[in-house]
Amino acid sequence: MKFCVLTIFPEMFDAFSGYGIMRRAIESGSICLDPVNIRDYAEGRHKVTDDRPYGGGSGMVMKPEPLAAAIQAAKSKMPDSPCVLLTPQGRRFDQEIARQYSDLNGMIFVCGRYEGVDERLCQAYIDDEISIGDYVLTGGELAAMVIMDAVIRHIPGVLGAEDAAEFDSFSGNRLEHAHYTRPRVFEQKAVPEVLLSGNHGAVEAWRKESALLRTALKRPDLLEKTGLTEAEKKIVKNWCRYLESLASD
Ligand code: 6GU
Repeated sequence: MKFCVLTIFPEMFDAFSGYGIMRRAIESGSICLDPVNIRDYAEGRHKVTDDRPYGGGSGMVMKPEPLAAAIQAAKSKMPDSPCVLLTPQGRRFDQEIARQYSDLNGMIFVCGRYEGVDERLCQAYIDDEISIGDYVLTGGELAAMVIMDAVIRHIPGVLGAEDAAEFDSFSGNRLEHAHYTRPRVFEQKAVPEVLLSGNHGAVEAWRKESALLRTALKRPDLLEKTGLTEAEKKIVKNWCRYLESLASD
């Protein structure tokens, strides 16, 4: 999968592409990251990419011509890739959108800066607008990195088979189960006995219950989204019996 990122700060992506899973995915050829400097498409001696807003007011607006030229150049190389504007006004990014994007051959990200992007450019060139949450960043670069990081986890071969994205939190609207490693006892707290038992069925059942408990306590909204499976209903009924036994005297 190819990511083309249009930005006035291409160097921001050096650290991102240089470490961990992102670096490995690039080196193995699973993904390609191409940060493009919008200034390279600006006219004149000063290569200006922003200008004052019509109607007055504070802040600057990204000029349409350099962006249009940069997008056209990207589109000519990646004709079937959507052009996505990163903006707090976009639809809210989540795990499902990450999974959908991972099916694409490529994506072109436009990192907004300043107060925004000229509206005519958006209307003519932008296929999708994405936000990573209800807060304002000074630019779309960090959002583009967040999105690419979440997307590449879904590309086959990027993660090892053991930590495939299908086991991640939010897959199936559940948080992940609790994790433990050595030592067996840490600050007087022992690892749950079942995890040391070697009984794979019992471990699997414990993990399902742990995932359900954590989701119920931390993100009950996720349970309401999809409802409970029959197996989960059994677990919840057991919890209810247990809680009632605690409440009764
Ligand atoms: Cl995608 N861009 C900016 N500038 N701010 C944001 C955002 C994106 N998502 C949340 N806040």
